[in-house]
Amino acid sequence: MPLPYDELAMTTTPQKPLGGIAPSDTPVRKNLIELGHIEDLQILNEDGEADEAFAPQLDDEALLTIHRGMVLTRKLDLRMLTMQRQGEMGTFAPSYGQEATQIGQIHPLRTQDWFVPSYRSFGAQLWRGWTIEGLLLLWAGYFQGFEVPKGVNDLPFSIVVGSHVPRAVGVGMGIKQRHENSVVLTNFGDGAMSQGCVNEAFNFAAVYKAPVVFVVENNGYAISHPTEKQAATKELARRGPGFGIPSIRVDGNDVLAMIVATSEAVERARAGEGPTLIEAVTYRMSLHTTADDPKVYRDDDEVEQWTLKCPITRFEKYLIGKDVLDEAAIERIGSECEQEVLDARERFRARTKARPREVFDFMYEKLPPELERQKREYLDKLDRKGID
Ligand SMILES: Cc1ncc(C[n+]2csc(CCOP(=O)(O)OP(=O)(O)O)c2C)c(N)n1
Ligand SMILES: [Mg+2]
Repeated sequence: MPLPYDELAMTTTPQKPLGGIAPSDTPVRKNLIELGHIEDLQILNEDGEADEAFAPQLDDEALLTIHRGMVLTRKLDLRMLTMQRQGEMGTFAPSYGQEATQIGQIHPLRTQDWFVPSYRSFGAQLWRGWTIEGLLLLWAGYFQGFEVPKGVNDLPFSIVVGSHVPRAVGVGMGIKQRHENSVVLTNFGDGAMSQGCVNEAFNFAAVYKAPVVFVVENNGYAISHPTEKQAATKELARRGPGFGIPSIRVDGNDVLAMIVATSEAVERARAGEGPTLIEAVTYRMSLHTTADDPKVYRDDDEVEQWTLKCPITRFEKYLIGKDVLDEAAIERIGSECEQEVLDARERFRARTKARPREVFDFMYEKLPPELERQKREYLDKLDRKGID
């Protein structure tokens, strides 16, 4: 039997990735990562003032691309939530508040590098060249949405918490065996840090010096479970040295710090120095998934405190201070990103017309008699109503 919805298979090449091109002005290594010390890195404070001694050397165009990547991520996030509430999306895992963690970690990767993401990574996926339309398909439940766009060295994510991390190390070992010049970056949550397979992956990568960058996105919660109940050490980066992995703790709402830390980790991996663990300290501002209601397990005050640390607002203050952006440009970029999402939604809608006649078709090879009877009754009803 042909697979349902075959025509939805990705026939288009990916949209031009926002990233993937090694910036010629790749930040110079700051030597912040070493085994005997865990740096707590923030470059951009909450008022948008940068410590220029540590800021990456990026030109205006590069800074604006980073900003756009974060804004597009947020616009898609908000739109998907509305679509889910209106019945158009199955579910999804919002990344609202984690945009700097996402875009900052993915910025230093080159096209030939590998990305093995968790399920809360669509911002980074957009940067790598996944289409918005494809991501909508994915979260609406069409398996075709999981197909990795041509030319993008990513693995599809797994919902089984932490299960993708050993696979990332496997990719790293493959790179090493073939003497390739690429690296692999994988991200996962604070909850995933408790999974046995993640710790096995750390150990294996450390022993064999696999070219892997581990990014733990400590967003405060594993669904309703706060990080302080997840681990007795508040600082997850402290686990790395126990495995022999140099580690760093980064303000995950500071995109510049994320870029600098990840760049150095990528350079270490490329130079054959083995894995790095980056703890990105951030906050899941929104729901765990659309099936969640965080109001039952956390205070509004806590969320309010993190609103003040918004990664996009902070970066905008910095860019305004540098005369790279002004209020009018922020407005325009917001509208353009919103429109990009709405255009993709139209293409998604055109491809996913409901086909009510198939409701009974894909569960059984041969329908049991009772369902056969129900199917006939249902199709008769559609015929009477003139529904195709
Ligand atoms: C092995 C496994 N156990 C439980 C679940 C249910 N589950 C889905 S997400 C999640 C929390 C994961 O939290 P964290 O690793 O912090 O990532 P976050 O969702 O915060 O990004 C759990 C328990 C699962 N998907 N897989
Ligand atoms: Mg978490």
